[in-house]
Amino acid sequence: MRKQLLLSSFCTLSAMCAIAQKAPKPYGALPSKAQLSWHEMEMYCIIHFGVDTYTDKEWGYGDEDPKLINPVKFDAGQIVGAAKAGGFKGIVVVAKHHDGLCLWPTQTTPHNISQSTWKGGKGDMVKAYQLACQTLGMQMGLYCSPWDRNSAYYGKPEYVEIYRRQLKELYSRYGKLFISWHDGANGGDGYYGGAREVRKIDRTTYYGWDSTWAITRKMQPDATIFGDVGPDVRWVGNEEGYAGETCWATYDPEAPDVGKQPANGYSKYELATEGTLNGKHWMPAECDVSLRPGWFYHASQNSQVKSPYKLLNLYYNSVGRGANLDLGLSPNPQGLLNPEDVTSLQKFGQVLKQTFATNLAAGATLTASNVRAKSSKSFGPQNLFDKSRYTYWATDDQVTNPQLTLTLAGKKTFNVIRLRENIKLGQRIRAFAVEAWMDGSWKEIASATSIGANRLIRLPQNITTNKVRLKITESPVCIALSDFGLYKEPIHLTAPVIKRDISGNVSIATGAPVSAIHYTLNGSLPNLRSPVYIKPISLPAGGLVKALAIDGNQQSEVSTRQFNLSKGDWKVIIGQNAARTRAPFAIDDDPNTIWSTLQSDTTQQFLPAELVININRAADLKGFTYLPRQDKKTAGLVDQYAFFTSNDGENWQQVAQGEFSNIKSNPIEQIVEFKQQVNVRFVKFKALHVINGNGATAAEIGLIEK
Ligand code: FUL
Repeated sequence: MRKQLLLSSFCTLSAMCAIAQKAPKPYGALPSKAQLSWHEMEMYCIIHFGVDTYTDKEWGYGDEDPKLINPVKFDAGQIVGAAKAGGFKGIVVVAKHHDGLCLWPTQTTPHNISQSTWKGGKGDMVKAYQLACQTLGMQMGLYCSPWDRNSAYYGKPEYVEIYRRQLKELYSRYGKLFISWHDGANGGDGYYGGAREVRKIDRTTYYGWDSTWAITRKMQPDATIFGDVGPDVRWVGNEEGYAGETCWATYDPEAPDVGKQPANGYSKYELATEGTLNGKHWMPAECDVSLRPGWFYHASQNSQVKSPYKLLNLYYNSVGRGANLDLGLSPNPQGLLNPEDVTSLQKFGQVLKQTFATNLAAGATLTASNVRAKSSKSFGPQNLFDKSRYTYWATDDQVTNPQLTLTLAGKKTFNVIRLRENIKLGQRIRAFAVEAWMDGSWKEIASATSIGANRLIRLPQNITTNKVRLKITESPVCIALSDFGLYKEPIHLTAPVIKRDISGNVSIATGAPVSAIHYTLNGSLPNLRSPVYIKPISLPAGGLVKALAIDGNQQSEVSTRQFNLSKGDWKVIIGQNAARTRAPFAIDDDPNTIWSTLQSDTTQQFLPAELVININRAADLKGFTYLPRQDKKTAGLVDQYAFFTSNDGENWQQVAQGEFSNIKSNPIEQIVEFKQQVNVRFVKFKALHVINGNGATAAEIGLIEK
């Protein structure tokens, strides 16, 4: 008996050895177990809810009354369920944002959910999410902001201990987490227990990240750790939801200053979009982007929920480039996602499912130019179609430019190509091309660089063919490709584009002719009974336009545009530190031109900078908008402002003052509502502080009429 056992284990061992000998040697940095599971998720959501939901801000100052929090209809199941319907595999709960209010009953600070109105202080939001995730089979992760604008201890060593205790509570009370999310933001000023001052920290040393992460590793060994510098998952470097067209899963972060150590909030984050070719660390990118313009709920953004096809675009630009998509969800003050958010998620989930339901390449006859180990089945190209990410087609060690010809089971029409590498063996391939047999010859239909965990190519048009050829054009070592797929997105009509000219005329158009465009001006969803668009609509005072294209039995998705007061008659008047020549660019309705008081050849400061606008009539105003420069540069981005109004351009009244939070990472249009409506002829925008540079910039200043 013993002998038999020994014998059989010997055989298994030698069989394993044979395969091991034949398998390609792993190349470069490799993913950990937690990272592999993270890659398999592809998409999850991050949920921002807290005092900001009630104060209409993106970053709370830290002095907010916890009593504000009263989500009377809060239903974690509705929120997690909507994410699930969208095809997302988990959620990250923002348990504490920069305002410091903990959404769980922590022992570390009184500034927590037990002081809120919700459930008489007896509730635990994080628990509620955990239970909903369990019920719905979703994974959970947590975000606990290192920057805390409430804590009196922030900036001192005591706070780091508090932060670590908070993490320990979260790690021990809410089950197994898939990610621990560590934000790099630190805006400086805050309430800090009443001190109301600026507190800067040394981002490299203050949090003692190595010791902090050791806690995560010990208490949540299956969780990945997210940050600007990973160590497991890196921030992609923008909050717009895209990774680089070339995106390596490996990344070696660099500090902005030579000779320094990079850290969260202190890295050349723009390098993260592409990563490092054959870098030392496996540190794939996460693309975080919100379903709405902001991370928190703002009623003023209800018409700006990203549509299902916008989400699909984000999917191609993130998951399709080997990164993961982390989509921001923003429950409203009642504690629910708005219906428009739920619908968009659900439709996106449907389109995704439909698109990837059938691999049109499956069942093809395969001819590979080389298969590893004398065409061993274990490495054959049939492994590309078995839906496993880890069985693969491999070539002999010296073969790095193989080809695979697929004779499809008849003529097929597709517009999406999918490739995956078996990343357990590293990221190997550096370039490839795909050809289709068309009109009697091979034509290249796509070429790209990195593959990694996932690469999607969405072709500009449908391709119909019965033969496809894959060519690996660059790889330093033999390949280990696990997936090849051809897919077809369901047919859909593109949503109409709504535009307005400077004098206030709105036009609505589609790329190709359709039978009709229907629109509404009252906020309701357009349908077949809504007015048909024939000629430009005059809308000088602004308003909400929604439009829908119809062709046969096809309906497009609804496009929505919110217009402010038209700027046709406005004039800018020179204000303090405002360069005269460029000032009109702030009111030309063109986001690509900018007003700027920056000067490169001087150390002089051009701040505060003012822009005065003569509206040329008396307008009933309820707010203003600031569109930051859209060219991805940060110089002159205003993060503290004041706003004034006047009837004569001489006597001014301040109607608003505040902070444009998170403007550096997410430079979206900022909407500020006045406490009271005003009837005025002149307004003045005053830039008090900027992210960097010696002056202020604006792509556009807008006004909201009642
Ligand atoms: C950023 C934060 O500053 C934002 O407020 C938000 O939480 C986003 C997900 O990360 O860096």
